[in-house]
Amino acid sequence: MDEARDLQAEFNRSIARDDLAALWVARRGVDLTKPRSEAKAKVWRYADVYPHIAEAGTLVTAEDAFRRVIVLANPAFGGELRATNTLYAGLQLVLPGEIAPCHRHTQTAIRFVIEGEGAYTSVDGERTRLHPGDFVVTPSWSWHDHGNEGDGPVVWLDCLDTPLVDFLDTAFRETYPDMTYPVLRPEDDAQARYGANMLPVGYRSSRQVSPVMNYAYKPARAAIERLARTSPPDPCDGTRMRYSDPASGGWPTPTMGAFLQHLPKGFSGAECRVTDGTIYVAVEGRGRTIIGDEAFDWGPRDVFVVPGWLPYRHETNEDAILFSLSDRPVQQLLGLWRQDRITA
Ligand code: GTQ
Repeated sequence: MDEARDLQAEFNRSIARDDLAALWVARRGVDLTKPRSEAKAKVWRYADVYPHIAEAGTLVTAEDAFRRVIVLANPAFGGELRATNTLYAGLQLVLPGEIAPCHRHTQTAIRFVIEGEGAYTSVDGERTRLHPGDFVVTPSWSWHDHGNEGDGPVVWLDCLDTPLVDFLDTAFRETYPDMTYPVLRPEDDAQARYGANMLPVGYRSSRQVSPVMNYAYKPARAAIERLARTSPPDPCDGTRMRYSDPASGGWPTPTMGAFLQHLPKGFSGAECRVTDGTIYVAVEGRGRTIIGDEAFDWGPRDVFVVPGWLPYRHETNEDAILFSLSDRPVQQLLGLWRQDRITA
């Protein structure tokens, strides 16, 4: 018996020298029946993070930093810039009069405005004004710069598909020779063209990304609130809607899907799990989310992560609104996405 074990051990060592491995050894004892996300459940409370953001504002300019961002680094990844397996998240600060210089990259970015008025983001020559709660899309390989023409700080959450793009070895980046890209179209032109349940006649999407730059908070919130009054909430997710590309009906970006949901006061949700690790922003109201066996309290402007396939359950003390995003478009395109309603 011992002799057989020794022979196997020697075999494993010898094939390792040739960069080979025995599958039955490598997988021994590993539970292959379901995914176990490396990501950890975690809440970043805005009250804890904001002082660091504010201090960063005294240490470095947006121009010098290029992007003055405090990254939400999931502790599971040892300092890597990842909030979930596939997504990066960070809180970007732009102070009055500042410009975050123009560049482009193959990563897709989405922004969710946390606080402040007077900032804009520019995408391929078109600017959109940012207001708290707006969800803004920066498509892959589009030139973008940001500026703050207001009189107070503006903070938004950046989410990029950087870990996914890195995994695929597809990260490219270019810096624009000037700080800002020329303004080529009127502000919020995309809103007029694509944001009113109409499309310009003959419009053909040339990219797998929504032509809507800015999904404004006000109409999204009004829709959710109205639905919440007239239709019963989902046992897990309350009244939840996804943002869509008006031309295709699909997701706003190929790699990141986004959602807005209302949870009524006193909601005690059913336990669910989904394969897409999800980044949530609490927009209004207070509550808690039980993730695995740990409870995470949240309130306005807090950000939290629910790792893929960990059971989660929302509870609220007040009417609450949550924004969220995940890589669900990728998982669904590949036919991999799953959902499980544990106690529904
Ligand atoms: O605004 O272009 O948080 O390129 C990280 C990388 C923001 C941006 C980030 C970026 C940006």
